[in-house]
Amino acid sequence: MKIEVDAERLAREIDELAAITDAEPPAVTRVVFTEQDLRARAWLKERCSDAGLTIREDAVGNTFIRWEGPRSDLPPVATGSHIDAIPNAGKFDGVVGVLGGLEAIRALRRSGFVPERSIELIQFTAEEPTRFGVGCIGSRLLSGALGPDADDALRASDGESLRTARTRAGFTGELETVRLPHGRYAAFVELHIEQGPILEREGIPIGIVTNIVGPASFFITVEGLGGHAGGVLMPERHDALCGAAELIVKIEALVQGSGSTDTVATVGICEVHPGAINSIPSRVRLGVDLRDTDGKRRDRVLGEIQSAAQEIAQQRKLQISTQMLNADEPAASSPEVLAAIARGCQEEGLQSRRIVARAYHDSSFMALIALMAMIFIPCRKGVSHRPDEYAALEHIVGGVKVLARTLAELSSAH
Ligand code: HGY
Ligand code: MN
Ligand code: MN
Repeated sequence: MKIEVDAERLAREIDELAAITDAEPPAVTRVVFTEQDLRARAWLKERCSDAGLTIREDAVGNTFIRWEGPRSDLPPVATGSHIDAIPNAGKFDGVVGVLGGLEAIRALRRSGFVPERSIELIQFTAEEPTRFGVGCIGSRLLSGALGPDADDALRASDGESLRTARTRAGFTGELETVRLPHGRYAAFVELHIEQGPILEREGIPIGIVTNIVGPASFFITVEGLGGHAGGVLMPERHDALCGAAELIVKIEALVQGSGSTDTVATVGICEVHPGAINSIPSRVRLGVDLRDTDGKRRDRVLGEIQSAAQEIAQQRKLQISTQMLNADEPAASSPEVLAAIARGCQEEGLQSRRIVARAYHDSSFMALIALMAMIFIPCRKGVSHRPDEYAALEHIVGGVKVLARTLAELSSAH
């Protein structure tokens, strides 16, 4: 079977989608349920109906684009990713998996291939945590990793609930209906840029993802006394920002001392109250992202961070508390899907290597209900979540061809 990808149209579609943004191009900002997100969804649905595929949306906006196969008695095979983008991001993160998945289906149809199992392309809602603080909301709800109580529990920074936001965006219906049972899909394969430097550095066009890190995110609130920047002498101070600063450096040291470079932590949010130059900070909120390929090691470091926080609180007479947002298990890829991807690479004559996914993905949650693996392609200097994120068209085409072959193999009933 020869797989022909329409590279020129795919490149054009990536650029057309990138132009639907709340940021100044080439930056892409497309936060879930904003007007730009809804415009992007409408644009995608047009492309999919042009391709003769059927479309279904669930109560949280996960979108299921289907190529019906004759064996409707068998669970379908799926691919997919996300089109939401954090502020000031690039145009390839997630998009390569959605538009590349669409092109893989179109390429299979052009080749005359007929699947036995249906093949679905899924565009997941809110892979990014920007709006509700937690990522992968659509795939979490679909896989049961998040329950329907999230409708009122998940709140945006402006206080708006998931229920209000999704309903206003036109996604109504009970959140319970999003949940799909284990076995609903035979397998799920996601194409994505590596968001790391290894494939480019080694000159290898395909990464076969063996496992995905387990992400945890939490807020730490540090409360002190505050006061006048001139009137309070140093010995009397209980400065929340100095306590937070000491804790940030301690977090770095604890993670560096975890015994593995697979443990990573980022303090990406630091809100200072009252935020006046001549007022001692009385409250600081830190947003922390902690990940590891080993869930136990990650949770051990999390415990060390919480103990360090209490020691600092005691020494500086501060109040320090932690609010967990999520702490998910790492996901292991399925050998059957890994083998299918490896065969796809051989058939395409593309060199590959096994690799760890250090970003989390919707695949992390699809692994809870189906066989799963991911296909990575290189991105320039490993850069992602920045406007200069870049994947070469030849690599995108290579990834689409391997994805097409993997879907063809997995959708042939056996
Ligand atoms: O943060 C992540 O790993 C993903 O890009 N949302
Ligand atoms: Mn991302
Ligand atoms: Mn992504």
